[in-house]
Amino acid sequence: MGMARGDRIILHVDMNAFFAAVEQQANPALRGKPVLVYGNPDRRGVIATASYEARKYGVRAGMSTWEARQRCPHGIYIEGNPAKYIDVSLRLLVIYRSFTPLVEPFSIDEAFLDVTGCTGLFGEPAGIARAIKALMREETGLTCSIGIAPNKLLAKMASSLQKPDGLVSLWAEDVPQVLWPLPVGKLYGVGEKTEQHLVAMGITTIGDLAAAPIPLLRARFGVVGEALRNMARGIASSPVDPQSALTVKSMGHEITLPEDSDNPEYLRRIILQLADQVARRLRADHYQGKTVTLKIRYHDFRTITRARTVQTYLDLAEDLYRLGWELFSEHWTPWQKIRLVGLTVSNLTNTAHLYQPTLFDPRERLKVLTAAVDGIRDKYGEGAVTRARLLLGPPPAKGVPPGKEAPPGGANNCRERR
Ligand code: TTP
Ligand code: MG
Repeated sequence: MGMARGDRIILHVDMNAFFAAVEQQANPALRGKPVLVYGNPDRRGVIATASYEARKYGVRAGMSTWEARQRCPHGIYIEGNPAKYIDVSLRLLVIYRSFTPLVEPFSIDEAFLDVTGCTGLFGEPAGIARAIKALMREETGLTCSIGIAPNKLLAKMASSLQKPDGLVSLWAEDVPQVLWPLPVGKLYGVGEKTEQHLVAMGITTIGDLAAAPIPLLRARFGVVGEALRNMARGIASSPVDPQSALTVKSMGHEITLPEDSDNPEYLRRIILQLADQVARRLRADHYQGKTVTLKIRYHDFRTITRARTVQTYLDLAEDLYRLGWELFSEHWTPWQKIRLVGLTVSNLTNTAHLYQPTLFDPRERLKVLTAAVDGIRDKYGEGAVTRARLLLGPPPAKGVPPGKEAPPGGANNCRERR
């Protein structure tokens, strides 16, 4: 197989039908049945995930619950319980960390593991992946798809190639044969908008993107163009970063207005209130930021986000408000009723020093939890998070089962073979 010396070995683990699978484990009567988990509380109209049994009926995440019921009337419909999924997510992290300390939680049901230093104990990378799957099944009853590759990008692509319960290796020399025939939208990082632009340029497959002339891409996408082309060639270098989820990248807040409004004075007060809330959070955690992003959602759900970056780091309500209001004045279409306004600060700096997290330190558990919750918010809607935070309370004071202590520090400590 195609491993060169000096390559890293990265695993990407993605849980299968995560929310539905957790529900099926909690209630054996649901196993083998079409289970559909819908959002809560203001996303109850949308399917969050469908078990593989339900997917046979053409039900997909993001579909309206109404449409799902037409397609799969005999399905079992369950309201999602974010707190439960976060708890399982944390248990999974403990499992991964028993193999390697280099674990980067990526979303509520995904993580990257750097197992380069673990092959001495487990032999080939696929052996490590199988050991992880076995331990996961034993301790949680859940299955996952694992991608093995020399970098995070290819590992992520690889895990998506076989579902459920997949195990796929993707080395650099497999890229032309395996990735290049796929539609360009399948490349991780190519969103719907970028895909539309690429297709309009005649770039329809990942291979087309890999072969596209750099000047052409640069003219259309700027510096991002070359990055896209590298990704299509399977080139990516960011390391697995165990601190990543703990590093706050932005802080923001948004408000759904009690009633849609086009009253500038009222909207100005909302932005002031948002600026105040966000500034307080920044200061409480000793953050300052250089970029302010304003989000406006109109009554018809059209949503725009506009950002402005300044030279100095800010953490005062007045500054955030000034920039927020500038953006608002420039980009609001007057007389268009607004449903939601959001204000986010990014490009952050923080003086508080970072330290090695261990999931057994209650403080760290709480931080990981917060990161996981933010991940849910991205996928699951703002309301769910507020709920989850209320539900969660302080982290449970669970003892660590014997033999499950975190491995001692150091980059290459791996789990003993069981
Ligand atoms: P995914 O990993 O995208 O999906 P999945 O785990 O359900 O299924 P697969 O086997 O294809 O990986 O998302 C993880 C969880 O995130 C999912 O179980 C539910 C939640 N989620 C939402 O709440 N809304 C969404 O639109 C999506 C895509 C996921
Ligand atoms: Mg998943």
